[in-house]
Amino acid sequence: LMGMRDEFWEARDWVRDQLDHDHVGMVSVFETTIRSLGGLLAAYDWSADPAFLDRAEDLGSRLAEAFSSPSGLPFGQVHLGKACCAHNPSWSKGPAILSEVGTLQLEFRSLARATGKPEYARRAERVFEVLDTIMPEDGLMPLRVQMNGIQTPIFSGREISLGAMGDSIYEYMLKIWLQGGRKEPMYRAMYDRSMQGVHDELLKRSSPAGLAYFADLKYGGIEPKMDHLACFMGGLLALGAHSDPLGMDGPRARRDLETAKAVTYTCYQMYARTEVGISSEYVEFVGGDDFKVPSRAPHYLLRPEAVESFFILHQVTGDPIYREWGWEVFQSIERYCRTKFGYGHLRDVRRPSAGPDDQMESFFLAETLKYLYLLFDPDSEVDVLSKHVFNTEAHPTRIFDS
Ligand code: DMJ
Repeated sequence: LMGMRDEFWEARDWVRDQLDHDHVGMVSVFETTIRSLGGLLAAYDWSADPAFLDRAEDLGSRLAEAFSSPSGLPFGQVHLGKACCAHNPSWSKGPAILSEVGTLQLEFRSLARATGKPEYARRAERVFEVLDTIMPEDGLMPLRVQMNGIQTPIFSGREISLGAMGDSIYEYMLKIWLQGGRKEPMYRAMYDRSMQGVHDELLKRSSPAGLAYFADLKYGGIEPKMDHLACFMGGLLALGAHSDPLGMDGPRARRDLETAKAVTYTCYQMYARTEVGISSEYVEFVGGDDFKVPSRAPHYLLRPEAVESFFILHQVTGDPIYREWGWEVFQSIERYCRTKFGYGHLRDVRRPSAGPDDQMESFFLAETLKYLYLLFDPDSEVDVLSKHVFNTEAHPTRIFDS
């Protein structure tokens, strides 16, 4: 994407000669699928180099062990080296995590298509068939799903969020539909139903500025906070409006695009209103002051969701304001997160003098910098509006029709 061909082939050699899944222990199925499997499949899609597909299938066949539950819902962890022992991690206290069960489908469908083995797709798609039968009327699903030893999973608890543990399931409803050439109406219907629920129950306004945000629901009540993670919703709603089968000028698409712009503006404010120009992990909406940085989570993990929405909204609307915002965010990251050998998390956006931590998630390269780069690239081959679909880790592959 950046024309760094020598580096790309060097990485291909490493993947071909050194990437080994035999000596790896327990891994998160979700993280390994979106980061590693998604990365290998996108590299294969862009280069057609068989080394990437070979390693992707080796990895995918091991991860597919996760689908061995009675209902077909995936367990959260597998032993990669032995391709066995799938179970949910103890921290989740038994149930599966909503976003984790519903964020594997783009990757396994790509794998099925590239290998000619439809079983990979069938197992991942089964998850959405099950979820469709148990999804609440308003399309908003609780964050935990009880699945151990039972044929029909049941939601447990009443926590609902577009941030941590919920986010990407809504992203995949739309993106699976786009990936398949818009021919599988069940996914689009689930997405539209959920977005109705989002507008009816989660969309709120701050005071005094009237900033739009998505609240969490906890035990039936509103929790007026929004995770940085939920900032992906601006881009998602814009993409959904642009592809709406009822037309981009219809009332539903207009509603969604308006919400997309409004919430993305709030996400920009989450950066612009701190002294360092960088957002905290979440913000709390407090009457009279719009929002504040909570003392429990004042950190910034180099997350991508705000700039992801800037990129997609720029593609959909052509409005140069998204480049202005992206440039501001980029400059703040350069100023406060850059270290001698990379970039680091900020411990506290209110106290930048401590400097960045010695940690950099892979999504900073895969997502944050990629979205920023693409936001400013006037002639990229990436076509997010008609040709490509990005998995949740920003690895682009062609939609099946193109
Ligand atoms: C990424 O790993 C993915 O976007 C995931 O869906 C949730 N967010 C992180 C980065 O913040």
